[in-house]
Amino acid sequence: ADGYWLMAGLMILNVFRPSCYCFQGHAAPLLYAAWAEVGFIKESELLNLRKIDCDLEGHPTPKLAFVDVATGSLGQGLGAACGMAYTGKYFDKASYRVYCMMGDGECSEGSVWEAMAFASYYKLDNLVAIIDVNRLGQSEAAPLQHNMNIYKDRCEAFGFNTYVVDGHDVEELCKALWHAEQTKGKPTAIVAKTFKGKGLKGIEDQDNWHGKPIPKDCVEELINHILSQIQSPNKPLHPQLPNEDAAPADLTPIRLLTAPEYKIGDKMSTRKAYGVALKKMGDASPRVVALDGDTKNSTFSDIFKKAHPDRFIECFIAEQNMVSVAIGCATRDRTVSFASTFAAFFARAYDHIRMAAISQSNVNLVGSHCGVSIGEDGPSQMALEDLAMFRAIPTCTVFYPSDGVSTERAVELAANTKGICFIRTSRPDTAVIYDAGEKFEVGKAKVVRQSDKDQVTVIGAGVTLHEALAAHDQLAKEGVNIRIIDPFTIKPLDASTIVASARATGGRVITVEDHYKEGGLGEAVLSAVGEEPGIVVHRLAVSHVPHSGKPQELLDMFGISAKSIVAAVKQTFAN
Ligand SMILES: Cc1ncc(C[n+]2csc(CCOP(=O)(O)OP(=O)(O)O)c2C)c(N)n1
Ligand SMILES: *[C@@H]1O[C@H](CO)[C@@H](O)[C@H](O)[C@H]1NC(C)=O
Repeated sequence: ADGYWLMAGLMILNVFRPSCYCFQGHAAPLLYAAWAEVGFIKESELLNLRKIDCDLEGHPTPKLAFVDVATGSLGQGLGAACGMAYTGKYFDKASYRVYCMMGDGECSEGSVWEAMAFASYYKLDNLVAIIDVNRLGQSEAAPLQHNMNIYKDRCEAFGFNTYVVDGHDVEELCKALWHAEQTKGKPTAIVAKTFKGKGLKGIEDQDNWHGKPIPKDCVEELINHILSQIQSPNKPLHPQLPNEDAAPADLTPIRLLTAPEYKIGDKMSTRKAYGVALKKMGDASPRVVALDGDTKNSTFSDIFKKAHPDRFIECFIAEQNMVSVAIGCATRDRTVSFASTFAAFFARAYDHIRMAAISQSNVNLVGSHCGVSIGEDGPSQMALEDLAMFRAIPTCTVFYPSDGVSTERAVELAANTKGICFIRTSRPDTAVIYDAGEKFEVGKAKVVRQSDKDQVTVIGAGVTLHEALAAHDQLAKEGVNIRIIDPFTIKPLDASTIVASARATGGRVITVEDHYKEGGLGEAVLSAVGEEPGIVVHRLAVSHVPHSGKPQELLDMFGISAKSIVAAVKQTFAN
């Protein structure tokens, strides 16, 4: 009942429909009831709440037309709202406003405060954060109880224009929402004091009622009490239709205007090729935007920034918020967003990435500095779990390009691929191996070396593909031929090319990856050939926590260099 008054305030002001909003997910029944109130959902449909064949789920998802991002994992709404508000103010330059409802318990999440700092730094005066301070969380009171002044001080310290209101007083709420709209240069926080279960005898402000239905024996009395409080029960609400001053999204595919300009043998890292590619995609479409978390001169997203400064968002060192902002920017197809940082640091935003899949987001995430091949910076900077992490996300396409040409095509494909895309890039300079005109497709591997006398199939990606090529040349001198496959996408993986190559090489497969053994390339290959009789996969991968050192020393130490591949090949057919 507490949030009802807040929702009523939003509806009375007609701000509800012409805007984006994020909503504390576990209060979903309230959101659905509000949409029933304005006639979008049939009242009878509300009774199908949480049923298997009804889209009114336990927490809201974009299966519903009025939901842009899924919520329910607390603390993520405000970051997504920041992305929507940033897009409205700076990209769309439109009049729509963004409202985010949060719980007080939820404000213990650090990601809320990452978003607060972002909103004021970027002067998002089209954003209103509403905190429903009902004192209670799930299992006990939230830490600040009803201490409204502390909430106010914190919001102000984070640069918000802040109002403390009685959240049950619709007029007060309307005033605060009106003032928010007049305030320029700052986002607004409305800190609403409420009582959870307001007006319900034996429930109001009491513990132990979170997420519980009212017992059957007192439900009638309580419903009658609520009905008696409704002042004009039969008056339907008619919110104004939105003033749509943002142009409809142009959904035509975005293609590189010119082919990659690399020549076979050129040396360049895939991280740098990413920056070049993204800049070219920015040239091709004004919808392409980029975000980074203070690593832009390592990920090379700064190449995009130099060419398209108005479409680059520096998110500073707040990766959870960066992912949420990127998701917010990509809602309603307003932008095609690419967010980059070291691949390792996406781990701390994994819950946000998981939720992005539920949100049906098309966000693109680009992780550089994968694996031990980064060298001297040491294990804290090496992504060795990222393939496992992204492979497990149901809507995710995982690109692992191995040279400049394939990186450029990976970026182009990602921009036009539905669902989440992850592109894994590497730090070392490696040779360009593909002709500039080479065509790439999601789920299509390249056989980069083959003969009719191949004894083993070796599958590598990124730096390990180059190690495999070196092993190939070395073995060729000894009269041993191997077939080499570049998978290009790890998910979906081109199982038919892999199985056909394995069959052509006596069922012998070696995988080699700059990633931990669990969940990486080797396990992806194993699951692709798992039901094929007579194929044996031998896996070379990083097996324990690494160390600082020279990249080549580390590749040798962890048994994923050309030397180890040569040894593995000899051992494989010796058996
Ligand atoms: C990240 C996360 N942690 C825990 C939960 C479980 N949970 C759901 S609601 C809730 C309490 C929320 O309290 P508050 O934000 O004050 O919202 P209220 O229901 O009181 O309005 C908890 C702990 C969750 N949904 N998400
Ligand atoms: C990034 O830029 C900063 C500031 O110019 C510089 O000090 C730093 O060395 C650069 N880092 C890299 C990896 O180029």
